[in-house]
Amino acid sequence: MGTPVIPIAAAVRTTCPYCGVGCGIKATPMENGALIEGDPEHMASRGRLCVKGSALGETLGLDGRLLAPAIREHDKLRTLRTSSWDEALDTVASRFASIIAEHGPDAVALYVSGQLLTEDYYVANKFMKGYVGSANIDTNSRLCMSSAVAGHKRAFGEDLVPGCYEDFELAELVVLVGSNTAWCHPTLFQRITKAKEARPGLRIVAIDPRRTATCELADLHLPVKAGTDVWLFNGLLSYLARSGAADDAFVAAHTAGLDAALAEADGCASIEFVARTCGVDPRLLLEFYEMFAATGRVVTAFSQGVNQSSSGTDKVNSIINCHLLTGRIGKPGMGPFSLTGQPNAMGGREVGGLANMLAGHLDLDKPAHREAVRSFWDAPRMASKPGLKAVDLFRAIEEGKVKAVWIMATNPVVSLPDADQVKRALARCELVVVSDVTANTDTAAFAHVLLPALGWGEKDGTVTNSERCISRQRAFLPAPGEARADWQAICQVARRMGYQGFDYAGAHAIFDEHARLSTWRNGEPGLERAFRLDGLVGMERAAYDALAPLQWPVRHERESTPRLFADGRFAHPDGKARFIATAPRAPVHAPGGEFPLVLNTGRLRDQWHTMTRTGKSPRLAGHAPEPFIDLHPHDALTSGVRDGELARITSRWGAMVARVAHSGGIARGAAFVPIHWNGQTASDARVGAVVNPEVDPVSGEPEFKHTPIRVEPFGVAWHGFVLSREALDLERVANWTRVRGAGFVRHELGGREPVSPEWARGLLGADDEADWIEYEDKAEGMLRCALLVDGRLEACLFVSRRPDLPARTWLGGLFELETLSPADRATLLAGRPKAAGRDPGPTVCSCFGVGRNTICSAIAQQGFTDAAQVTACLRAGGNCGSCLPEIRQLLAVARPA
Ligand SMILES: Nc1nc2c(c(=O)[nH]1)N[C@H]1C(S)=C(S)[C@@H](COP(=O)(O)OP(=O)(O)OC[C@H]3O[C@@H](n4cnc5c(=O)[nH]c(N)nc54)[C@H](O)[C@@H]3O)O[C@H]1N2
Ligand SMILES: Nc1nc2c(c(=O)[nH]1)N[C@H]1C(S)=C(S)[C@@H](COP(=O)(O)OP(=O)(O)OC[C@H]3O[C@@H](n4cnc5c(=O)[nH]c(N)nc54)[C@H](O)[C@@H]3O)O[C@H]1N2
Ligand code: SF4
Ligand SMILES: [Mo]
Repeated sequence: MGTPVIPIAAAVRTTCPYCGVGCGIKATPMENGALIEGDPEHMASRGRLCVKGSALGETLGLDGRLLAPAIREHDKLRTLRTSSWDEALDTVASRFASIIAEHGPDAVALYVSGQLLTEDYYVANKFMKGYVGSANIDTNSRLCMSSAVAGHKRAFGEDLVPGCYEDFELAELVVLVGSNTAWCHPTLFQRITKAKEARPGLRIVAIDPRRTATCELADLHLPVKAGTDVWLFNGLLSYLARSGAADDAFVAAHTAGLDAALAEADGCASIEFVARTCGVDPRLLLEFYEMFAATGRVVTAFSQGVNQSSSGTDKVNSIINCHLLTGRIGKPGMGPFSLTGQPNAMGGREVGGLANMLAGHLDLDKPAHREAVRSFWDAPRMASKPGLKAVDLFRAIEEGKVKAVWIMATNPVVSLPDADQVKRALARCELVVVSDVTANTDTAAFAHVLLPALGWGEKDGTVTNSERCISRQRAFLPAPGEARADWQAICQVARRMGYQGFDYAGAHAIFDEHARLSTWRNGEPGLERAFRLDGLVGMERAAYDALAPLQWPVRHERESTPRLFADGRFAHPDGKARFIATAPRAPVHAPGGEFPLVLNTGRLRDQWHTMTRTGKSPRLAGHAPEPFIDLHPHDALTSGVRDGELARITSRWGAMVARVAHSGGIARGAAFVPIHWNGQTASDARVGAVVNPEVDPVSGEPEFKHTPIRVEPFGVAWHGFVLSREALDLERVANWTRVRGAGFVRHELGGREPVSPEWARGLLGADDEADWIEYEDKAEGMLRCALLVDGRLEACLFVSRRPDLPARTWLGGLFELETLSPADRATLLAGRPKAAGRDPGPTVCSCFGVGRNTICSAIAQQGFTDAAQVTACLRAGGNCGSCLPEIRQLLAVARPA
């Protein structure tokens, strides 16, 4: 994997910038990049890294980076010109100030991200809520964790995650609800896998409408109908009460509200009724209920299948209710557990990142809380009411009520629901400021001012993971170009607007202020918070730099708190947790008529969100190189679409195009599309444009997992692909997608206009003198061409009437050669070597580049029965282990009869 390189500095301990597991990393700067290894001392991961973390070294190059501020004159030609920081900051500050002066503070907004560091996030909130005087600052965590936040606050009185990762290893039953843990929290999944290997009595239950890689480990998979979780958990609550599983002493001493919750849950007392509503086999449902009732140490972990729903907050509380009834909370090996998505989803919550929260776990709608924060900041203009939540914020922008928005570390043109509405909103917004590390994103295309941010490996600060572990991200690379830390950009704008209190000596000084606020008047009646960092107050730069990971609350120096609620005391004023009566309700938009299928959206193993960073890694591109729609074969048939062909996906809100696939894991009536593709990587595959903008009434979190759609053929005259050293401009091809390979860009094409060798020459940039080879069979609709420069392959194009094109793997490998051998040249247009080996198939193991076909034939020929044998033979699965669930899937299908 990669060529040997020479270290140029000592290893730096830091934290992965991707998911909320928050793995520790040892990064060693090298002559040509950085060596990335797991940090064996980090409590969250103990040396493990998944495939995305392992591939971080491939994402550190400066290609595609935004390296200087830029300004687009609003009224003149829509051209972007590089500017100085001074000019850019002056522009932002003066436009913000004049809009506030003319239209009031609520006419401006910030839209930030769970991928900011706590220090950036803290300063952004202080700027808006204490100085601008508006709470119009929301974050992409609204799309991610806000239902969990709201559920925690209702049940516990504060946004608190009771347990820690070790609980998964200590449990006897782990229930994974709406979580594809194997792909989205991979190293935690590895810990669960290891625990199960060591202790086969550990049961795993997966509750997910799809059969995912996570289900490979599960003893029981309940393929619930999308959106029905509240019925399922109300039914469980009722069952637990009836079967004597309640912990009456705990309920009496430490909770309130059981009667109302049970009265509601009684509506789900019939197993038959719940099974029918949820679309699962009643025997399996009962098996789950019995298992839950009979097991003391139960962890119920949940993620976006729960949160991203128009009943997301109720789903969260229906789960917590079952743990409160059984008293299974606050003790080792048990508890409800919200798996957070982004690296700093939790840090954002600590600093009051959402439009309805205040810093230090205080609430915006409580006057005493507002006063506490005002006095701590000595704030001139405190926000007096909650601000607009993400979806409403972009509506207000379109309506012209919000006239300036500063977007930081998020890509809303791709990631918000009804994403075409976001385009309309930004197109008419007076001032759009975008802070990003990447120059060309779908959102940056709308910016009037672009500010270059320091990226991972260059910036310094802290993040908090799912188990409340605060961990340092440390710089190990120099700042590139003119990029600056996000907190610096905010402070520089704030100072230009005349605000005091934005002079920080460094990230450590911001962290210190944040830690002090957590203790400020904490303990006074009405101001008690469990979140407190007393033991971290007063850290100088050196102590901050040396900070080892630890879990809050931190009451004393170096004190880490793995679990909360051990004493049965919760954060409501009476110390009791609350049961919430959760009335089940169906998703807002039902399928039927014109839109008969339900679209579910989510993540793939090897990509991160809108691909601005993982998309740079060739290693990560092979697992799923194209956007797809996963359908049940029956629904494909009735929709008139075929496996491997292109389909158009339409909802009331928008449309997109993707290739039809059948994973075998999708129920009839449902469909799944990954979220990662965007305007830079595909002509027409932004799934956000299709997704409905309905939100949960309590949390404001969008219903990302349930949109009625219709699927129909996207007719093309030909299918094709181009591999070329540089990305091509494909505007005139009906449909295209692209991913980065090693030394080349892979474009998949679907065309309607007739093709010819002349057209191909134009597309690939071959003049009359070029070293050009071509083969055309007009009758078959086949065209194959290649362009060479000095004997080196520059580009090749394959077109066919049907999607029966040669595999891309061998051709892609030719781009690593300085000159093609005569033999390779001779068979180039056949698309395979003379002594043709088997096509390895789509990548399964990204670390060692091992394909599906290779693994399947080894299993069939050698009769392998477990993943360890496959690893021993092919190395696949031997590095990060992210592909082991898929290897187990292949073992099940490819084993000889
Ligand atoms: N590889 C990778 N990992 C990531 C990320 C990434 O982009 N790529 N992003 C990170 C972030 S920010 C997040 S938020 C997490 C998300 O992590 P997850 O929540 O695990 O990921 P998703 O794929 O969004 O959705 C999880 C599952 O919910 C299921 N689901 C849909 N509807 C329902 C329902 O009604 N009920 C139930 N029970 N399940 C349902 C889906 O079928 C899907 O398998 O992942 C984090 N980790
Ligand atoms: N349909 C559908 N949509 C979804 C979801 C879903 O399941 N289905 N999930 C939702 C969820 S849970 C989430 S978390 C969101 C994620 O959606 P986004 O937040 O929009 O996705 P990212 O691609 O992570 O965007 C991060 C941006 O910040 C930039 N960036 C990286 N580091 C820095 C930095 O240090 N500073 C600055 N200023 N910029 C930086 C990156 O280049 C990138 O442009 O998507 C949501 N949208
Ligand atoms: S599981 Fe993977 S993506 Fe998540 S923090 Fe660890 S290495 Fe990073
Ligand atoms: Mo997320």
